[in-house]
Amino acid sequence: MLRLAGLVLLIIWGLRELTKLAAEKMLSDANQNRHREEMHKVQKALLEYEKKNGCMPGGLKKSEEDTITRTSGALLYHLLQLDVPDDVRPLMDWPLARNGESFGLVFRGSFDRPTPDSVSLLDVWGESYHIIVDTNFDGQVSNPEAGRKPGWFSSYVPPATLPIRSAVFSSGPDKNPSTWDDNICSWR
Ligand SMILES: [Ca+2]
Ligand SMILES: [Ca+2]
Repeated sequence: MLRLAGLVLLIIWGLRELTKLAAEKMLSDANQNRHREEMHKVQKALLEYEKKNGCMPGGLKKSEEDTITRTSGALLYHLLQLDVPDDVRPLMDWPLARNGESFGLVFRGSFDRPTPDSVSLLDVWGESYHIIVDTNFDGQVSNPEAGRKPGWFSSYVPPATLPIRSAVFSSGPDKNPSTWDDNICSWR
């Protein structure tokens, strides 16, 4: 009888753990999709800015090497067109960080009079995204993930270059851009 009760308890515990794992996986997938949507918006905004203005935003200039930067400061300030008057500025397509969350746009200081130093676009762990921009205009950027060895559960080998004008990634929950297992990338 005792043995049967133990078995039942073990099954209940196992089911609870499986449910917990499934919930964590769903949350993780939702989190990744949410970040990828944000990163794709940044990539799209960069292309649209360039098309409309004939130059790149926030001091990005044509150079021999591509530019590695973050989604904050002058780049984001100009990308969001915060330098133009409110009444002609297009509506911002990014969520404002609120309710104690860090995810989204953060304005330090006055929201009505933002400055390039006061604005950042953050991932849910409070870090601005990393971004590589094709500022040498060869239609590709170096893959920051290149050289990563395949893991136990994946045979994925990252290509050396990515045929895109910009690549964006979050450094993930560990906030370390060099650890790729938890990084969330716009290109995969
Ligand atoms: Ca390039
Ligand atoms: Ca990481």
